Amino acid sequence: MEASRIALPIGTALDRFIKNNQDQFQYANGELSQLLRDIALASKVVNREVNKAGLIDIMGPMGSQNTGGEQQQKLDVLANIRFTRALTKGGEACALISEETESFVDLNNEGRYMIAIDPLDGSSNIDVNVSIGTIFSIYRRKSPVGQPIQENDILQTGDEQVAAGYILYGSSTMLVYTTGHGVNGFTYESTLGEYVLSHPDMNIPEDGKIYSINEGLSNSFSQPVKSYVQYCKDNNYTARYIGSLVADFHRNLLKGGIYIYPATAKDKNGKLRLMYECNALAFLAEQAGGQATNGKSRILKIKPKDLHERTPFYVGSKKMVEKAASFI
Ligand code: P6P
Repeated sequence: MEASRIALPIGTALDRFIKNNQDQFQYANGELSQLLRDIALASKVVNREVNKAGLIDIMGPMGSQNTGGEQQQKLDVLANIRFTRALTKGGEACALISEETESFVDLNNEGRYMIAIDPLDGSSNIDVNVSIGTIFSIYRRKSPVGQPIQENDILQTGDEQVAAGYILYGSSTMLVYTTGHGVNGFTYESTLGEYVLSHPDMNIPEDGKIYSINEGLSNSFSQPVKSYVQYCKDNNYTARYIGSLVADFHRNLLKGGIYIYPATAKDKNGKLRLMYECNALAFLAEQAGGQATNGKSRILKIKPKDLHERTPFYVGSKKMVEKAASFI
Protein backbone atom coordinates (compact mmCIF):
# COMPACT_ATOMS: atom_id res chain seq x y z
CA MET A 1 0.00 0.00 0.00
CA GLU A 2 1.23 3.51 -0.70
CA ALA A 3 2.24 4.84 2.72
CA SER A 4 1.66 8.46 3.62
CA ARG A 5 4.21 10.07 1.30
CA ILE A 6 5.75 12.34 3.87
CA ALA A 7 7.39 10.19 6.54
CA LEU A 8 6.86 12.10 9.77
CA PRO A 9 8.54 11.23 13.07
CA ILE A 10 6.90 9.47 16.00
CA GLY A 11 5.36 12.15 18.19
CA THR A 12 4.10 14.30 15.32
CA ALA A 13 0.81 15.86 16.36
CA LEU A 14 -2.28 14.72 14.44
CA ASP A 15 -2.99 18.24 13.16
CA ARG A 16 0.51 18.52 11.71
CA PHE A 17 0.24 15.03 10.19
CA ILE A 18 -3.09 15.82 8.52
CA LYS A 19 -1.75 19.11 7.19
CA ASN A 20 1.45 17.54 5.82
CA ASN A 21 -0.49 14.81 4.05
CA GLN A 22 -3.39 16.93 2.92
CA ASP A 23 -2.31 17.17 -0.71
CA GLN A 24 -2.76 13.39 -0.99
CA PHE A 25 -6.50 13.81 -0.60
CA GLN A 26 -8.26 13.75 -3.94
CA TYR A 27 -10.12 16.84 -2.78
CA ALA A 28 -7.21 18.68 -1.16
CA ASN A 29 -9.06 21.77 -0.09
CA GLY A 30 -8.91 21.44 3.64
CA GLU A 31 -12.47 20.25 4.18
CA LEU A 32 -11.58 16.59 4.78
CA SER A 33 -8.73 17.69 7.04
CA GLN A 34 -11.16 19.78 9.07
CA LEU A 35 -13.60 16.86 9.21
CA LEU A 36 -10.93 14.58 10.64
CA ARG A 37 -10.11 17.24 13.22
CA ASP A 38 -13.80 17.54 14.17
CA ILE A 39 -13.99 13.77 14.72
CA ALA A 40 -10.78 13.80 16.77
CA LEU A 41 -12.14 16.65 18.89
CA ALA A 42 -15.39 14.82 19.65
CA SER A 43 -13.43 11.69 20.56
CA LYS A 44 -11.46 13.65 23.16
CA VAL A 45 -14.73 14.64 24.85
CA VAL A 46 -16.04 11.06 24.70
CA ASN A 47 -12.70 9.79 26.02
CA ARG A 48 -13.01 12.07 29.04
CA GLU A 49 -16.55 10.78 29.74
CA VAL A 50 -15.60 7.14 29.21
CA ASN A 51 -12.69 7.54 31.62
CA LYS A 52 -14.96 9.02 34.30
CA ALA A 53 -17.82 6.57 33.67
CA GLY A 54 -17.51 4.93 37.07
CA LEU A 55 -17.63 8.25 38.90
CA ILE A 56 -20.55 10.09 37.34
CA ASP A 57 -24.00 8.80 36.59
CA ILE A 58 -23.45 7.89 32.92
CA MET A 59 -23.10 4.13 33.20
CA GLY A 60 -25.70 1.49 32.62
CA PRO A 61 -28.68 1.28 30.27
CA MET A 62 -30.78 4.22 29.19
CA GLY A 63 -33.90 2.09 29.33
CA SER A 64 -34.29 2.62 25.55
CA GLN A 65 -33.32 0.58 22.51
CA ASN A 66 -31.40 1.45 19.35
CA THR A 67 -32.50 0.68 15.79
CA GLY A 68 -31.39 -2.93 16.18
CA GLY A 69 -33.38 -3.45 19.32
CA GLU A 70 -30.20 -3.43 21.41
CA GLN A 71 -30.25 -1.81 24.86
CA GLN A 72 -28.84 1.72 24.58
CA GLN A 73 -26.30 2.53 27.24
CA LYS A 74 -26.21 6.07 28.64
CA LEU A 75 -22.77 6.54 27.08
CA ASP A 76 -24.07 5.39 23.67
CA VAL A 77 -26.48 8.30 23.66
CA LEU A 78 -23.91 10.73 25.07
CA ALA A 79 -21.33 9.74 22.48
CA ASN A 80 -23.89 10.10 19.69
CA ILE A 81 -24.71 13.61 20.92
CA ARG A 82 -21.02 14.57 21.09
CA PHE A 83 -20.19 13.41 17.57
CA THR A 84 -23.37 14.84 16.07
CA ARG A 85 -22.73 18.20 17.74
CA ALA A 86 -19.06 18.35 16.68
CA LEU A 87 -19.91 17.44 13.07
CA THR A 88 -22.78 19.94 12.96
CA LYS A 89 -20.62 22.77 14.32
CA GLY A 90 -17.68 21.74 12.11
CA GLY A 91 -19.84 22.32 9.04
CA GLU A 92 -18.04 19.85 6.76
CA ALA A 93 -20.57 17.00 7.03
CA CYS A 94 -24.01 17.34 5.46
CA ALA A 95 -25.45 14.04 6.76
CA LEU A 96 -24.85 11.41 9.39
CA ILE A 97 -25.77 7.74 9.66
CA SER A 98 -25.55 6.36 13.19
CA GLU A 99 -26.34 3.11 14.94
CA GLU A 100 -28.24 5.26 17.41
CA THR A 101 -30.66 6.88 14.95
CA GLU A 102 -33.29 5.17 12.76
CA SER A 103 -32.87 7.26 9.62
CA PHE A 104 -30.03 9.48 8.46
CA VAL A 105 -29.57 12.84 10.18
CA ASP A 106 -29.56 15.87 7.89
CA LEU A 107 -27.02 18.22 9.48
CA ASN A 108 -28.33 21.13 7.38
CA ASN A 109 -24.77 22.04 6.44
CA GLU A 110 -23.33 22.97 3.08
CA GLY A 111 -20.86 20.18 3.80
CA ARG A 112 -19.65 17.87 1.06
CA TYR A 113 -19.22 14.77 3.25
CA MET A 114 -21.48 12.07 4.66
CA ILE A 115 -20.42 10.28 7.85
CA ALA A 116 -21.43 6.78 8.94
CA ILE A 117 -20.60 6.22 12.60
CA ASP A 118 -20.98 3.79 15.47
CA PRO A 119 -20.42 6.33 18.24
CA LEU A 120 -19.61 3.78 20.92
CA ASP A 121 -19.28 0.16 19.82
CA GLY A 122 -19.17 -2.48 22.53
CA SER A 123 -20.69 -0.09 25.04
CA SER A 124 -22.09 -2.91 27.16
CA ASN A 125 -18.45 -3.44 28.16
CA ILE A 126 -18.22 0.03 29.72
CA ASP A 127 -19.56 -1.12 33.08
CA VAL A 128 -16.86 -3.78 33.38
CA ASN A 129 -14.03 -1.50 32.26
CA VAL A 130 -13.30 -3.30 28.99
CA SER A 131 -12.03 -1.30 26.00
CA ILE A 132 -14.66 0.15 23.66
CA GLY A 133 -14.50 2.07 20.42
CA THR A 134 -15.89 4.56 17.93
CA ILE A 135 -15.96 3.49 14.26
CA PHE A 136 -16.41 6.00 11.42
CA SER A 137 -16.56 6.12 7.63
CA ILE A 138 -16.40 9.27 5.50
CA TYR A 139 -18.01 9.52 2.04
CA ARG A 140 -18.39 12.38 -0.44
CA ARG A 141 -21.96 13.46 -1.02
CA LYS A 142 -22.98 12.85 -4.65
CA SER A 143 -25.86 15.28 -5.05
CA PRO A 144 -25.11 19.01 -5.44
CA VAL A 145 -24.59 20.97 -2.23
CA GLY A 146 -27.72 22.84 -1.29
CA GLN A 147 -30.02 20.15 -2.75
CA PRO A 148 -31.87 17.75 -0.40
CA ILE A 149 -29.82 14.70 0.61
CA GLN A 150 -30.51 11.81 -1.80
CA GLU A 151 -30.53 8.09 -1.13
CA ASN A 152 -27.40 7.67 -3.29
CA ASP A 153 -25.59 10.11 -0.99
CA ILE A 154 -26.29 7.73 1.86
CA LEU A 155 -26.27 4.14 0.55
CA GLN A 156 -22.74 4.10 -0.87
CA THR A 157 -20.46 1.05 -1.20
CA GLY A 158 -17.44 0.74 1.05
CA ASP A 159 -15.16 1.24 -1.97
CA GLU A 160 -16.50 4.81 -2.15
CA GLN A 161 -15.16 5.79 1.28
CA VAL A 162 -12.67 8.67 1.18
CA ALA A 163 -11.54 8.03 4.75
CA ALA A 164 -12.27 5.71 7.68
CA GLY A 165 -11.00 4.99 11.14
CA TYR A 166 -11.67 4.13 14.73
CA ILE A 167 -10.92 5.44 18.19
CA LEU A 168 -10.06 2.78 20.77
CA TYR A 169 -10.77 3.86 24.36
CA GLY A 170 -8.45 1.36 26.00
CA SER A 171 -5.45 1.21 28.31
CA SER A 172 -4.43 4.12 26.14
CA THR A 173 -6.74 5.92 23.74
CA MET A 174 -5.79 5.65 20.08
CA LEU A 175 -7.07 7.10 16.83
CA VAL A 176 -6.31 4.92 13.78
CA TYR A 177 -7.37 6.10 10.32
CA THR A 178 -6.75 5.93 6.59
CA THR A 179 -7.49 8.24 3.67
CA GLY A 180 -6.56 5.53 1.18
CA HIS A 181 -2.82 6.10 1.54
CA GLY A 182 -1.95 3.57 4.24
CA VAL A 183 -2.96 3.35 7.90
CA ASN A 184 -1.53 5.47 10.72
CA GLY A 185 -2.12 5.25 14.47
CA PHE A 186 -2.09 8.12 16.95
CA THR A 187 -1.98 7.83 20.74
CA TYR A 188 -3.79 10.39 22.87
CA GLU A 189 -1.42 12.33 25.10
CA SER A 190 -3.85 13.63 27.71
CA THR A 191 -1.42 16.10 29.29
CA LEU A 192 -1.18 17.83 25.91
CA GLY A 193 -4.78 17.11 24.86
CA GLU A 194 -3.26 15.95 21.57
CA TYR A 195 -3.17 12.80 19.47
CA VAL A 196 0.44 12.12 18.50
CA LEU A 197 1.77 9.73 15.85
CA SER A 198 2.75 6.45 17.56
CA HIS A 199 2.14 3.79 14.87
CA PRO A 200 3.18 5.11 11.43
CA ASP A 201 2.30 3.12 8.31
CA MET A 202 0.57 0.18 10.04
CA ASN A 203 0.58 -3.16 8.23
CA ILE A 204 -1.23 -6.30 9.37
CA PRO A 205 0.96 -9.45 9.33
CA GLU A 206 0.11 -11.52 6.24
CA ASP A 207 -0.60 -14.55 8.43
CA GLY A 208 -1.29 -15.15 12.09
CA LYS A 209 -2.37 -17.58 14.80
CA ILE A 210 -5.07 -15.65 16.63
CA TYR A 211 -8.75 -16.29 15.89
CA SER A 212 -11.53 -14.16 17.35
CA ILE A 213 -15.06 -15.59 17.30
CA ASN A 214 -17.79 -16.09 19.92
CA GLU A 215 -17.61 -19.85 20.29
CA GLY A 216 -20.58 -19.73 22.64
CA LEU A 217 -22.65 -19.44 19.47
CA SER A 218 -20.93 -22.32 17.68
CA ASN A 219 -23.94 -24.66 17.81
CA SER A 220 -25.58 -22.37 15.27
CA PHE A 221 -22.51 -21.85 13.05
CA SER A 222 -22.66 -23.33 9.55
CA GLN A 223 -20.62 -26.50 9.07
CA PRO A 224 -17.87 -24.66 7.09
CA VAL A 225 -17.44 -22.17 9.95
CA LYS A 226 -17.33 -25.02 12.46
CA SER A 227 -14.71 -26.74 10.28
CA TYR A 228 -12.58 -23.59 10.10
CA VAL A 229 -12.72 -23.14 13.90
CA GLN A 230 -11.66 -26.78 14.28
CA TYR A 231 -8.80 -26.11 11.82
CA CYS A 232 -7.63 -23.26 14.08
CA LYS A 233 -7.68 -25.60 17.09
CA ASP A 234 -5.91 -28.40 15.21
CA ASN A 235 -3.18 -25.90 14.34
CA ASN A 236 -2.82 -24.68 17.93
CA TYR A 237 -4.04 -21.17 17.21
CA THR A 238 -4.84 -18.89 20.15
CA ALA A 239 -8.46 -17.89 20.81
CA ARG A 240 -8.82 -14.23 21.73
CA TYR A 241 -12.32 -12.69 21.88
CA ILE A 242 -12.83 -9.51 23.88
CA GLY A 243 -16.43 -8.97 22.75
CA SER A 244 -15.51 -5.44 21.68
CA LEU A 245 -15.00 -5.29 17.91
CA VAL A 246 -12.55 -2.38 17.83
CA ALA A 247 -10.36 -3.96 20.54
CA ASP A 248 -10.32 -7.35 18.78
CA PHE A 249 -9.67 -5.72 15.40
CA HIS A 250 -6.86 -3.52 16.76
CA ARG A 251 -5.04 -6.45 18.42
CA ASN A 252 -5.28 -8.50 15.22
CA LEU A 253 -4.07 -5.52 13.17
CA LEU A 254 -0.92 -5.34 15.30
CA LYS A 255 -0.26 -9.05 15.86
CA GLY A 256 -1.97 -10.78 12.94
CA GLY A 257 -5.22 -12.66 13.32
CA ILE A 258 -8.77 -13.06 12.08
CA TYR A 259 -12.04 -11.76 13.54
CA ILE A 260 -15.19 -13.58 12.48
CA TYR A 261 -18.82 -12.75 13.16
CA PRO A 262 -20.68 -15.28 10.97
CA ALA A 263 -24.35 -15.84 10.35
CA THR A 264 -25.93 -17.41 13.45
CA ALA A 265 -29.35 -18.75 14.39
CA LYS A 266 -30.12 -15.40 16.06
CA ASP A 267 -28.59 -13.17 13.35
CA LYS A 268 -29.11 -14.75 9.93
CA ASN A 269 -26.89 -12.10 8.31
CA GLY A 270 -24.48 -11.85 11.21
CA LYS A 271 -24.72 -9.23 13.94
CA LEU A 272 -22.42 -6.51 12.61
CA ARG A 273 -23.55 -3.55 10.53
CA LEU A 274 -22.20 -2.94 7.06
CA MET A 275 -22.42 0.87 6.94
CA TYR A 276 -20.95 1.92 10.31
CA GLU A 277 -18.93 -1.04 11.52
CA CYS A 278 -17.71 -3.33 8.73
CA ASN A 279 -16.99 -0.90 5.87
CA ALA A 280 -14.60 1.23 7.94
CA LEU A 281 -12.68 -1.75 9.32
CA ALA A 282 -12.63 -3.40 5.89
CA PHE A 283 -11.10 -0.24 4.36
CA LEU A 284 -8.47 -0.13 7.12
CA ALA A 285 -7.75 -3.86 6.80
CA GLU A 286 -7.20 -3.66 3.03
CA GLN A 287 -5.10 -0.50 3.39
CA ALA A 288 -2.95 -2.36 5.94
CA GLY A 289 -2.50 -5.32 3.54
CA GLY A 290 -5.23 -7.52 5.02
CA GLN A 291 -8.63 -8.65 3.74
CA ALA A 292 -12.29 -8.30 4.71
CA THR A 293 -15.11 -10.41 3.29
CA ASN A 294 -18.60 -11.63 4.07
CA GLY A 295 -17.12 -15.11 3.81
CA LYS A 296 -17.29 -15.09 0.04
CA SER A 297 -16.69 -11.61 -1.41
CA ARG A 298 -15.14 -8.27 -0.47
CA ILE A 299 -17.08 -6.26 2.08
CA LEU A 300 -16.17 -3.03 0.26
CA LYS A 301 -18.06 -3.93 -2.90
CA ILE A 302 -21.38 -4.71 -1.17
CA LYS A 303 -24.05 -2.28 -2.34
CA PRO A 304 -26.07 -1.40 0.79
CA LYS A 305 -29.86 -1.60 0.57
CA ASP A 306 -30.55 -0.30 4.07
CA LEU A 307 -28.71 1.98 6.51
CA HIS A 308 -28.68 -0.67 9.19
CA GLU A 309 -28.18 -3.84 7.21
CA ARG A 310 -26.02 -6.52 8.74
CA THR A 311 -23.39 -8.72 7.11
CA PRO A 312 -21.31 -11.72 8.08
CA PHE A 313 -17.79 -10.37 8.70
CA TYR A 314 -14.40 -12.04 8.22
CA VAL A 315 -11.53 -9.57 8.65
CA GLY A 316 -7.80 -9.70 9.34
CA SER A 317 -4.61 -11.23 7.99
CA LYS A 318 -4.80 -11.91 4.28
CA LYS A 319 -3.84 -15.59 4.44
CA MET A 320 -6.20 -16.27 7.36
CA VAL A 321 -9.21 -14.70 5.64
CA GLU A 322 -8.34 -16.63 2.46
CA LYS A 323 -8.03 -19.88 4.45
CA ALA A 324 -11.40 -19.31 6.13
CA ALA A 325 -12.92 -18.61 2.70
CA SER A 326 -11.52 -21.91 1.39
CA PHE A 327 -13.74 -23.70 3.92
CA ILE A 328 -16.75 -21.68 2.81
P1 P6P B 1 -21.46 -11.12 20.88
C1 P6P B 1 -20.61 -5.31 20.60
O1 P6P B 1 -21.99 -5.39 20.90
C2 P6P B 1 -20.44 -5.85 19.20
O2 P6P B 1 -21.15 -5.07 18.29
C3 P6P B 1 -18.95 -5.89 18.84
O3 P6P B 1 -18.24 -4.85 19.41
C4 P6P B 1 -18.52 -7.25 19.38
O4 P6P B 1 -17.43 -7.79 18.68
C5 P6P B 1 -19.78 -8.09 19.18
O5 P6P B 1 -20.89 -7.20 19.16
C6 P6P B 1 -19.96 -9.06 20.33
O6 P6P B 1 -21.14 -9.78 20.04
O7 P6P B 1 -22.70 -11.69 20.23
O8 P6P B 1 -20.26 -12.03 20.71
O9 P6P B 1 -21.65 -10.68 22.31
